[in-house]
Amino acid sequence: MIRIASRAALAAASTFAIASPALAHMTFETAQSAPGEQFRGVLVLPHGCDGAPTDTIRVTLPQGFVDVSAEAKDGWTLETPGSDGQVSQIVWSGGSVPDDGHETFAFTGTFAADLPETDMVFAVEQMCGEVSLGWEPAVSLGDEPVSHGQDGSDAITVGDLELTGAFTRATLPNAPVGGGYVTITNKGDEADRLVSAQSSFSPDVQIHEMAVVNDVMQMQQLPEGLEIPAGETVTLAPGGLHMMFMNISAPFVEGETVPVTLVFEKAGEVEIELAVQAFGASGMNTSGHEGH
Ligand SMILES: [Cu+2]
Repeated sequence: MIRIASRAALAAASTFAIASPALAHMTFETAQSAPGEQFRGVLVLPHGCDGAPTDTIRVTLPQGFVDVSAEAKDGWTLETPGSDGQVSQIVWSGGSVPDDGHETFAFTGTFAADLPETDMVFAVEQMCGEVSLGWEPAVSLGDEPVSHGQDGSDAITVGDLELTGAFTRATLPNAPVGGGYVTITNKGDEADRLVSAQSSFSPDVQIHEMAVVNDVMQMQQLPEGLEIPAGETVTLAPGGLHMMFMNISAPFVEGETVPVTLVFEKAGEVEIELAVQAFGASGMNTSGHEGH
């Protein structure tokens, strides 16, 4: 469960993640560090959300990123919610960066010495009034540069829809749920809808959004499914819209794949394989579903 203090963030958080296609991703200026090292993360805003100015940036920190201090910005409210003296999120709100502005948001922390030499993912929500985008900039703690496995170019086409970057994350033994992520682009003239999903790994694959209930940010099922507007790209990503595999029958193992059949109202059914990436620290598969 993620507690949020900012009114602006609360108001903006309820609609989510309609990303424009073929635009630059949000990344860190420097994306290389190591276990035990201090790291200054500088997030570079690529653009607004569909032309709208950005008013809130919320960063959910990976576990093992400690001694965090965020850098205040003139004209923005800075909040760092967390528990037990550990900062779990950094929220800059109340400012405005125009669509063509080039603003940076920075913070400093230390990667714990016992972390593996893998990519550490920071889930970032970029909010522009009613619209928001989800990003997943990562920092490599090993010799390899950050891998962009989830941006893979193997596109699957069904009807007017193009599906790319299908992935999930390894789950811990006995974890009851797993996430599922994919980018869906509607190249047609009519809206379509992801109405359901099925997998041999779960008796109940749900489609979830982030929503604020009683001032608390929670996952929430979308019983009507998820609209894919004509000409738009909808991204399911950690920290935002996602598939939720309930009561999984076996753990998701890194390097393997998890099959899932997506059912669209117009385009019909398509089976895709979610590539299982390393157990991430993005929070989605760990603390994100407590009390859910
Ligand atoms: Cu969920």
